[in-house]
Order: sequence, then structure tokens, then C-alpha cells
Amino acid sequence: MKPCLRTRIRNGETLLGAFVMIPSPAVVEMLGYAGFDFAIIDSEHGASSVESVENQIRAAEAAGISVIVRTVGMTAGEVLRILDAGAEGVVVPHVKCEADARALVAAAHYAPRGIRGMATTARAGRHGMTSVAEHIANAAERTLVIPQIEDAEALPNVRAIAALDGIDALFIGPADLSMSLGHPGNPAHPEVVKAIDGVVSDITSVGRRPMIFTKSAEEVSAMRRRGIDIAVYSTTSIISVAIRRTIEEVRALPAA
Ligand code: 3PY
Ligand code: MG
Repeated sequence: MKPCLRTRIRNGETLLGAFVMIPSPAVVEMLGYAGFDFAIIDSEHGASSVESVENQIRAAEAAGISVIVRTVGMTAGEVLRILDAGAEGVVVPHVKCEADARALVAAAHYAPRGIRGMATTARAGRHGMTSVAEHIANAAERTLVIPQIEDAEALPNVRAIAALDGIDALFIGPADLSMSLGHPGNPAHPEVVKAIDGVVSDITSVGRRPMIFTKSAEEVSAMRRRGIDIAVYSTTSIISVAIRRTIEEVRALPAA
């Protein structure tokens, strides 16, 4: 059996993932069959419901790809529902301080470490067919809490957030970070580049892994040179680029 995503992150593997905004199990399957390492179901910007998230997680398991879910908010209830649906973890937008991250780790873990509500009858406990002891051990071993660093306000706190027990990786959001630094749509602005490099250095200085959004293989390669080797595409961008290229190629054909 393939190791879980948390183990692969902790082992230092170079990984490739993709956000899935379209609430479709088929898109998750396509990522798995194509060989992506993980999918992030995007309930921050996407149209998913708890029910569609659960069906996408099912699809991921069937296609042999790890799956985590990006929340819209930071409440313990939201984290609970995603983990109970069977996700390997949560990516949480706009984490700004150590207290936010500490609360998220608590929400994702059972007592005595945290406050996660217990129901082995949820999907994560195989609807009650996993023993309580096994369910607790699985959750402790596999659960990922990935804060997103994407606000100027978070920058002085990155090292403290990353150093928390229960944080294995942090996701840098270049779109929101460039917006927050006053350079919307321009993650290549020197101030944003400097901020991202500082975030990477704070994360790696405490032995955690940085992850980042990407649009192309060139960007993946540039990010690897800057110390980030977990990259995440957007399936919506991949599909829209392919759709546009297809119509352009056909329209460019000489008239018959
Ligand atoms: C951002 O760039 O702001 C993200 O959240 C990642 O896509
Ligand atoms: Mg963002």
C-alpha cells in the first residue's frame, strides 16, 4: 500500500498536486489516473458541498490518489466534517498567527491532544466498522493540518506557526500574498519574491515543508530552485488552457 500523504511529506518527497474547484469525482479520478500525487478539493473558491466533497474523496480512494480539502473558514466544525468524510487533512486559508494554527491542530486531533468530536460511524471510521482504537491511531498517524500563508500580517509569525507540533507543511498563496502586499496579480514583483523567499526560509529552518501554487512546469522548476518542491496546479486552469488551445488550433486551420 502507498504511504499516506503525511508520510510522503515528512519523508521529503518531491510531490505534485492539483486543486479541484469543479465539484466532480471524475476530475479527481483523472488526476489519480494521470499520476498526480494528491488532489486538494477546493471548498474555499469552488462550489463543493460536504456531500460532493465526500464523493470526491471516495473517487480519490478508488483511483489511488491522496486527497486533502481546502476549507473556506477555520472553525473546528468545518475541520471535523472534512476529516469525518475521510480526507487525509485540511488546507486552511489565511492563517495569520500561532493562535490560529494552534486552534486548527486542536480541531484536527482527538483528546488529549485536541478537541475533535468522535463518531467512528462517520465515513472516516468506515461507518463504524473500524474499531475506536484503530480509528484513533489512523487519525493520529495520517492527519495533515496545512495552514496557508498568504497575508502580510502572517509574515512575522511564519516560524512560530511552522514550529508547532502537528504542522508538517505550510502552503504559500502567491495570489493573495501579492494582493496583500499591494501588488495584485504580480507574484513576480520583487517585494513578493522577497517575502516568499523569507517564508520558505522560516519554514525550512524548523524542518517543515513549503508548498506553493503553480501554473507551469517552468514555475515548478523555478520554485524548486527557490527551495519549494511541493507544487500545486489548478485543474480549472489546466482544463481552460487546453480548451482554449483546442479552439485556437481548429480556428487556425486553412479554409477547406
Ligand atoms: C493563493 O495564491 O492565494 C492561493 O490561495 C493558492 O492558490
Ligand atoms: Mg489564496
